[in-house]
Amino acid sequence: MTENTEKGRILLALTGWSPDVWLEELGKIAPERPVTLEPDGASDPSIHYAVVWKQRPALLAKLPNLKAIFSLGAGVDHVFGDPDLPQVPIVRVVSPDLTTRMSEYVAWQVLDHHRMGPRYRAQQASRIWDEDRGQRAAADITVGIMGLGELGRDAAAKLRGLGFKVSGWARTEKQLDGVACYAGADGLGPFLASGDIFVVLLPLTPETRNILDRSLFARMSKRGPLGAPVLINAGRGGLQNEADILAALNEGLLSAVTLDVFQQEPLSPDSPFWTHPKVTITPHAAAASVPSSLIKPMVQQMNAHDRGEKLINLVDRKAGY
Ligand code: NDP
Ligand code: OXD
Repeated sequence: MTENTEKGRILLALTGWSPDVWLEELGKIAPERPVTLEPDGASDPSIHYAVVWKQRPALLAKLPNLKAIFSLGAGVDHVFGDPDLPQVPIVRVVSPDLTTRMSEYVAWQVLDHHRMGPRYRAQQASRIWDEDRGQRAAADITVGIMGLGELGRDAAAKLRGLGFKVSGWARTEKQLDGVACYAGADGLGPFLASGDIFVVLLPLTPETRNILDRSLFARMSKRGPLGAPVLINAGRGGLQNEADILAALNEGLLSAVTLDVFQQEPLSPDSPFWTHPKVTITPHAAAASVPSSLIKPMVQQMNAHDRGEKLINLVDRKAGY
């Protein structure tokens, strides 16, 4: 049987993730688009689209007829890790499924800190029954969201639904119902003074790298009902200075952290984060990319692009997200 390559091939270029589930879904949704796994197809002129997660550097530059790159994640820092990235459009994941998963994670972790989950788990481990009637109302707590994009906006709305006060910070000015919005360098100070629990849903870009450092923690309010603030980072590990987080926890600049992402993943078995009593760790599991939700809209975009229609959810290469 000869393959119908009229529509062009897809290159599936992943590192760190198994290609099997993606291959299976692509085969189901786009049988007319054969899939090539790198490195076999590294210079194949019949490849028109690349679907990538942390693709190997210089791989895509060798494809003479590449029309667009599809990131398997909402974040695209992994795509920009390639210094020889060709000048074709980059499409990122914007999906109700991914957004819902992230908002579940944010609500789970915010509620866990708000309802003293870490404390009760420690009490359980030591068989301590201490009722502590000092539970606060959600309305007494302000959750500050760093990043008011697709994920941050949905998380903000859901946290409001749970009764929390919500503030948010973005690069550009926003108006969101019931959310105190701050923007840019001028807005950062008042934003940091506004919150008790901070949720980070920023992309990793040259501007945001290492933004979560000691100087930022020092600007967060210590006068709220939780005393020192709580930090929840579900954005990227490159946003955080990990030595500064540990020092801030030990000095009381932060009262607790939840980290889903790390500078180095997987987190090293020697990391002091594993055993720190004020640290909750999840293994980059806040919002998984799921083939059954993501491949169909991706292939629809390839078909639309082949018909001459515009791609959506494009990455701004200059801004880096
Ligand atoms: P978006 O691009 O939709 O939103 C990004 C937000 O960050 C925007 O509000 C943007 O501002 C803001 N921002 C960017 N740069 C700056 C800056 N220099 N200063 C202030 N604000 C800034 O992204 P998503 O919401 O879809 O995703 C956010 C990130 O979440 C991803 O980039 C990824 O790293 C991470 N992620 C993590 C997952 C996990 O499992 N842990 C899963 C999925 C995503 P503006 O609105 O003005 O443009
Ligand atoms: C993403 C991720 O960016 O899974 O989507 O981290």
